[in-house]
Amino acid sequence: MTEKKYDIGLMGLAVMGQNLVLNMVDHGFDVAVFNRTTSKVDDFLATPEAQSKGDKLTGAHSLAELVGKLKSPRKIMLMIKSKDAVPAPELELYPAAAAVDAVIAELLPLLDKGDVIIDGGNTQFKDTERRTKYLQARGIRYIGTGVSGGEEGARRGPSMMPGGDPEAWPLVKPIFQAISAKVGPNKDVPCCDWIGDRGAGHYVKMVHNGVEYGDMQLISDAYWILKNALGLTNKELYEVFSEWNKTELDSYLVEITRDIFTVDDPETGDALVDKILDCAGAKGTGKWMSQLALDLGVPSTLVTEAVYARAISSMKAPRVNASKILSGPTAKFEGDRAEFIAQVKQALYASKICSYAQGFVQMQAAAKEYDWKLDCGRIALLWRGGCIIRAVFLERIKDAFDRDPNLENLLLDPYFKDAVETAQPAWRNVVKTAIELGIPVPGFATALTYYDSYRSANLPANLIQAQRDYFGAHTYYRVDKPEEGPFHTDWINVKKS
Ligand code: NBP
Repeated sequence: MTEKKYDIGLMGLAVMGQNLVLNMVDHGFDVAVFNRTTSKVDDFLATPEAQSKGDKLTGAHSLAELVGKLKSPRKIMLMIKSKDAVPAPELELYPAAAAVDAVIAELLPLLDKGDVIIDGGNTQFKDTERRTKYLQARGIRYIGTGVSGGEEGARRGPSMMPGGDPEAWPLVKPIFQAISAKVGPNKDVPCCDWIGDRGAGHYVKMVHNGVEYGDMQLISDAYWILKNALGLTNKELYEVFSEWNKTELDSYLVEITRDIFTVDDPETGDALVDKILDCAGAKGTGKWMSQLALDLGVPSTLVTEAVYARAISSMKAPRVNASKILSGPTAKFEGDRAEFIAQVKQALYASKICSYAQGFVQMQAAAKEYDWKLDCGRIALLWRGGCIIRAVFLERIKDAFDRDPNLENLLLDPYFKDAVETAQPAWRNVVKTAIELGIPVPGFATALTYYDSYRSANLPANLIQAQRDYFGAHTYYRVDKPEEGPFHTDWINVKKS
């Protein structure tokens, strides 16, 4: 009897790997699994859920055994810990530095030309660029895919953003599209499609995570001003977020925020959210997006502000100390409470539009820089389901890119232009009120500054150029002689008025 061969192998049986495997089996695929600590293979296969899958699931105790169990061309997915970008030349692996490089180095002698390696971790895109080229040169097809939606997404349908070697895509497409979340009127449009060459998928996943940082900060800004300006209770906050979730703000993050306000601490019976220390953690993808925006010279200020907001939140002891020394305004909110709640909603919506506008601008700039072809409308739809930023609003972004695939900025699309203009007076009033009351709203404020800067034909950068030329002879261009230049002035000896 010939030995049964499996459709795909998966290495890395932590929370994401286990759930993806079960999802794959549920969709009819035969899966072989392996883990560095091999006892976890046996533990996983002994769980009632894995047992119920019968011979559609098998374990291996070495990479060689895993490879031997797979149909050709073999597909091996890694769901293991990822590391920061490794500063390596393009065609090198750095097994000592990065788990994925180490596993690839171990796999290579076991594979045949045409086999596929997939990295499903949160890998920095430059590593995926490097690995795709390295493996292409050796006849191995490589995919780096973003997988979003956490544990629940992995089990029930994640949003997936694969990029890498395009020859690998047809081989894994049936599996990936089957297991991913589905959207659309008939729930049949998979939240998974080919993103682009080499590191494009991991880049888009990183922007997804950065936009998630922005969304979370903006929701927290709304929470904080409603709580501190109006003194809303958790029950009232639940009601506000409940209402908002029935509008254009309908999204997973608003929904879970609503529900968070209903959860009591089992120990004390008080609201759990009030017992949680106000120090936000981060795993680094927001920081990557911000760093890479700086590298590209694009203003992704929402994610950057959100990263800084988490940084200042984690300075608890210095903040407590400063709160005893530094004073702020003592004014109290005076105005119509219901109207202000409606204005905060407008501020949240307008700021969110700016945040997504920045995310898409950054992806388009990266596509130019790294030579990818990105379909922004399709990306918006991939985020429509399965992932943490899933939201009804993403349909409107898809529509905007359908209207104009080369749309320079979402704010220029008629739908979003109208939305932001309608929200503008309320948005300004919320930021103004926050400033008057001394309540920090970093997301709302930075979004408004971005909006005002972007819509300004003139900015004070003429003065910056003059300063740079004054102290460093950095030169400048003139508005009245646009075809000429650069110019330099001897600022000290020139005639002064
Ligand atoms: P972890 O990120 O906690 O990684 C644990 C897995 O990595 C274990 O299987 C572990 O094996 C393996 N591993 C490590 Br650690 N070092 C290794 C090495 N040098 N060689 C081989 N294997 C190694 O697991 P996770 O939370 O399931 O996430 C998996 C990937 O998915 C990560 O890249 C993560 O960033 C990404 N991701 C996670 C989520 C989420 O919500 N958790 C969401 C989206 C993406 P061991 O058992 O032998 O220690």
